[in-house]
Amino acid sequence: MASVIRTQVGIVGAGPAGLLLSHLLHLEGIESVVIESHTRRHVEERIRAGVLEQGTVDLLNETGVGERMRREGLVHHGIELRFNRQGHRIDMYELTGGRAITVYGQHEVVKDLIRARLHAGGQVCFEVDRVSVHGFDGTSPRIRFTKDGEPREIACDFIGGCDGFHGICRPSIPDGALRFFEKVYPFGWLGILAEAPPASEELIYSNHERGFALLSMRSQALSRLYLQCTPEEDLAQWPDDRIWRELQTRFETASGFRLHEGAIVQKGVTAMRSFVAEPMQHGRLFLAGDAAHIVPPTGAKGLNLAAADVRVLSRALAHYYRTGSGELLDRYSTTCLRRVWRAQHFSWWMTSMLHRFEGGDGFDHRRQLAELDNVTSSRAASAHLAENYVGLPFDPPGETS
Ligand code: FAS
Ligand code: PHB
Repeated sequence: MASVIRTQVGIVGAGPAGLLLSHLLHLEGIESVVIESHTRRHVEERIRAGVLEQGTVDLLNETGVGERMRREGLVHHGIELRFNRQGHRIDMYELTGGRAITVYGQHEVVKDLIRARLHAGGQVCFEVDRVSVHGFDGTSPRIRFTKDGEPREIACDFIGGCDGFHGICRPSIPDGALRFFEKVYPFGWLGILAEAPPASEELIYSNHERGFALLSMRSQALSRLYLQCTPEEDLAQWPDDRIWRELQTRFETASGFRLHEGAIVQKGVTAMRSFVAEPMQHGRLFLAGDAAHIVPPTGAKGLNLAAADVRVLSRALAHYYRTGSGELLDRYSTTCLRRVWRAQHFSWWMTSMLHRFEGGDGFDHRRQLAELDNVTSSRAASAHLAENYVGLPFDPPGETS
């Protein structure tokens, strides 16, 4: 016989979406329970996104979990686009009237959120197994799982499906109820974390004839670098010296730019896809973050979209518990999808402008160089990139969330 936990919102997944949703609900006086299949250490050490949009930074600060981010995060006013061995800075701060990005690892955000939830007496249950969701077509959804081999059940009013692209929530929605949109790219990213001071104060996106490369960072002593590779690249073929040689080539400039090299402490290959499930809800199950959509990381949108989704969902749930009205909940998916598709377009555009596409007669590469020339020489084109990169305002004119 399962022991039953009663709460208002059951949340599957302790990534940025699930943890931030639980935190925002807590601030609204709404109880939740988060369940997570991995250990706390695993989710706190999982290196993923690195760039926070202005809106995400503001949300974390406004809701009391931004103190360490303000202390340790790196505020950047611009990024560099590099092509034809020449760097071109996009002054995003000037172009957007004072909006910027903050470089602060996703795993740091996760640490801050877990600490805040536990400090507030929140329930985050790690290392669960055999998770399933039930009854979300009615008014008494259930989440069943085991913990240390013991059956458990969460009786709740709503379920937050925040369990990522490979989670169980989206697949639990009946066949035919969702429509999927997907684009799989013919390349991936080989990413490294290296104990080497970043060779640039700001991020560098490089379009090189051998392939795309990105210079990012996690601190003044820790570089985060990526190079375009095949989707199923074999890491065993990439010893450290080959990685550094390839990165040095792809960042070369006429003025002799060189990366600082150091010990590589983490490396991995990420395949790339664009994916959206519509609608992002079914009955009382609401999908948020990667459970609902995936973007290629070129636009640094994944984590930020997750934050935007749960900001909408927490406000809609608060409205329901305050007024009994489900009108904002009914509009959750429509409200989120406008931003999701704008981010899908921007991420696809950055990816198609910066990556090498095999085959063809070189037309695509020349077209890319012309597009990069336009983006870095036209104020209007630079502003388009800047507005999308720092993140669109949460509540654009004519929309309430
Ligand atoms: P997450 O996947 O982060 O979290 C889902 C959580 O649910 C996980 O902790 C998982 O363990 C848990 N879970 C899954 N199934 C479960 C179950 N059945 N029961 C309980 N828990 C379950 N974005 C960027 O912007 N820039 C990047 O550079 C970047 N790099 C990435 C690299 C990799 C390898 C991956 C996979 C993604 C990357 N992303 C990047 C995207 C990433 O940052 C996501 O957008 C972000 O993690 C979204 O957060 P969540 O929606 O919370 O999903
Ligand atoms: C990162 O720092 O991991 C990062 C930054 C920008 C991107 C993708 C990843 O577009």
